[in-house]
Amino acid sequence: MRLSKYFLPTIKENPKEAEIVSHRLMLRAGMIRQASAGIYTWLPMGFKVLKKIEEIVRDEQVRAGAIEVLMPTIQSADLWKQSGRYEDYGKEMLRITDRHDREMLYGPTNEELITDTFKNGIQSYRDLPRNLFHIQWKFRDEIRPRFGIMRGREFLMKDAYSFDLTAEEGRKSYNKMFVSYLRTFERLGLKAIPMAADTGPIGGDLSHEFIILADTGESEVYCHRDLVDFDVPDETLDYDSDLTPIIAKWTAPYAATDEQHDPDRFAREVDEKDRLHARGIEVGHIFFFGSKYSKPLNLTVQDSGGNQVAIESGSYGVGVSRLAGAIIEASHDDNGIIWPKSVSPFDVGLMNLKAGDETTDTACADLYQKLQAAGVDVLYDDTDDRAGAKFSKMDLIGLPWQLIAGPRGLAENEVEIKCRATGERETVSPDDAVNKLKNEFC
Ligand code: 5CA
Repeated sequence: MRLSKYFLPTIKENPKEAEIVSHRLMLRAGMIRQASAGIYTWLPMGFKVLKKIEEIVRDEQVRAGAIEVLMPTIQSADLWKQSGRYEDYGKEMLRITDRHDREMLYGPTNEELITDTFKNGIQSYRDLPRNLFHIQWKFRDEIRPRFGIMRGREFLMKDAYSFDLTAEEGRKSYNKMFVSYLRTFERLGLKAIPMAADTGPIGGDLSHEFIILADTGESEVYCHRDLVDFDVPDETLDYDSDLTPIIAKWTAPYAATDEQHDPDRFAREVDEKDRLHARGIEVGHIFFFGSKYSKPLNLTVQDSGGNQVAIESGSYGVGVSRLAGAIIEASHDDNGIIWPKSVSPFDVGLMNLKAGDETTDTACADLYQKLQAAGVDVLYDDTDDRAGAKFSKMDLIGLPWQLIAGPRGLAENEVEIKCRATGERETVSPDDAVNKLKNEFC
C-alpha cells in the first residue's frame, strides 16, 4: 500500500478525551474514530488489526474443535423472556421495538439464541458433544463507556457455546476452551493469566477470566507469583486428552479476581513474598453453567438409557475488539505502538526519504515491488513529507520493521533496516534488505 493513496489520518497531539495510552495511540495512529459514546468506526489500519486478531482467535477455536456459525445482532425478546434474563439484564440491554410492535433487542450475548438453535438441530445424545462459536458485534449500554474500544457499548466478541450430555463431559469441554485460550493469547503476543472469577449475569458456578496485567486495567486480581509465568501447551497438544492437570492450579486463593478473592486463605496459603495484588484487563471470560439455559428453553436429549435429560453447557467469550487496545497497553513506548508480528497491520514500513528524486523513487519502487512479490505486506511512505515527520509517523503506527532509503545511502548501494521493538539499525544492500525481511515474514 502506498501511503499517498491510503487513508491514515494520524494525529500529532495527544487527544484530550483519551485517558489511557492505548486509547491515545489508537486515535493518534489513525486506527479508530468515535462515532458516538462507546461506538467506534474502525479506520483502515485499525480494521486490519481487528481482522488479524479475529483470524487468530478463529484459528484456535477451530483447532480446539469448535464449529463456526453466525448469529444475528438483533434478537427477538421471546427467548430471553423464557430464560428469565429479559428482566434480569436491566438497562444494559438495548431494547428495540419493530414496526409491528414486536419486542426486539441488540444482543449483549447469545446463550438463549444458540440454545434454541442447537435444540432445533439435534436428534439424540449421539449428536453430542458439540461446540458452536461465532464472532459477532454485541451491544451493551454500559453506564460508563470509557477507554475507547476497551469498554465500548458496541464491541466485537468471539463467543462459543458447548453442549454435553453430562456435567463431567461438560467440564472437559470447559477445559478444552481454557487451554485453547492460553494458546490464543500467546499467539497474540500476550501473557494472559487465568483467574477464578464471578459469573455475573451469565450464571453458573465455574468461571475464569483471562487477565493481562496492566495498571490501567479495570479488574483487580490476586495471584501467586508462580502462576504469572507458565508454559503454554504447544502445537502438539491433544485436546482430547485429559487437560485437568494443566488447568488445576488456577483456582482461588492462588489466582482470583477480587470478587472471588478470599483474603484469609490468601494470607494463610500464599507466602507473603509470593503474593501478587495487581490490576489487569479482562480479555476473555469462560463459564460453565450446566443446565441454566437448557432447562427453561427445553434443550433435552434422550440418553442411552432412554431418559430425557437437560444438556450441560458453558459459554466462552473473547473480547476481540478489546484485544486491540490490550495489546497496545502491553506493547508500546514513548514514540508509539510496537505491534507483535502476528497482528501488525503491515509487516514493513518503507520510507522514501526523498520522494520526487528519480533515483530514490526508482530504488524504492523496486524494493516495494520485490517485497510485495515475496508476500511481505508493505506500507510504502511515498509522500513528500519531511524525513523527521516520516520517522515519527512510522514509530507511532508501530510496524515491526522499517526500511529506510535515501539518496546518500543509495549512492553507496545502501539502505537501512530498523527494528521497531529494539530500535536496532542495520545498514545493508537493497537486495540483502529484501532477503532479510522476506525471512522475517515468509
Ligand atoms: N456469553 C459470555 C461468554 S461468551 C459473555 O458474554 N461473557 S462476558 O460478558 O465476560 O464477555 C466476554 C468478553 O467480552 C469479556 O471478557 C471482555 O473481553 C469482552 N467485553 C465485555 N464487555 C465489553 C465491553 N463493554 N467492551 C469491550 N469488550 C467487552
